[in-house]
Amino acid sequence: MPTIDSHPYAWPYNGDLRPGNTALIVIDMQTDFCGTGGYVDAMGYDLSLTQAPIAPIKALMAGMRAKGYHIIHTREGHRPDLSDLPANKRWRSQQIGAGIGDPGPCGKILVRGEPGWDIIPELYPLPGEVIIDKPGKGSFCATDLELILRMRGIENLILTGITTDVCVSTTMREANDRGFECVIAEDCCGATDPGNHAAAIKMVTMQGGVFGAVSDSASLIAGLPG
Ligand code: C5J
Repeated sequence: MPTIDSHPYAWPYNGDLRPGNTALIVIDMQTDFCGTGGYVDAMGYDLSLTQAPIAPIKALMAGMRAKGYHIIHTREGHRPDLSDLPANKRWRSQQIGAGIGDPGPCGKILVRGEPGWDIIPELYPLPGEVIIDKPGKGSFCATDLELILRMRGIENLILTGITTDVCVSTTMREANDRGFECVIAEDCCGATDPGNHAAAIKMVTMQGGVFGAVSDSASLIAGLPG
């Protein structure tokens, strides 16, 4: 029974780990969240924190592609007419000088089709890989992600991306409640605040793994069966 070196338990719980039933989820590795001139930059946060997971994700993604695992990418963003942007989400972003939908150096912030909204070149999806466009933090809210996972027989999810405490955490909670067996790769995530990153990781491990397990790129690359 193959399992991954992870805590608080060896993942997945049942040892059923195969390319056919396991997907890498790469969340919101968009210029708006880790690139110069994007949304996170406009808010004044340290970009090195959200750029830190780029290299580990790249290595893990290459290893998983080589073994035939499912690779799924997400992008947070809104329709150009902003009809799917809640007024309170827009208002809050305006309070910190990074209004969603407003023009910036990378185009309109978090708007679909704009340069800043797209996935960074280093981690760009290959043709045929699933991309989920989501209007919210969670990847299951108002998307077809669950349907795609069920159609493919995917039971295990390896969560990566940015930001650990917002979109990655929300997606992991949504997935866990739907019965998916989740592991978060700690070095493949990043947050705008290091304390929030650490707390989001720690929360996963409470109650025997209340949302799943925690591992890292090296352990996954070494332990994932081909
Ligand atoms: C945020 C995200 N932080 N991808 N989005 O607004 O975590």
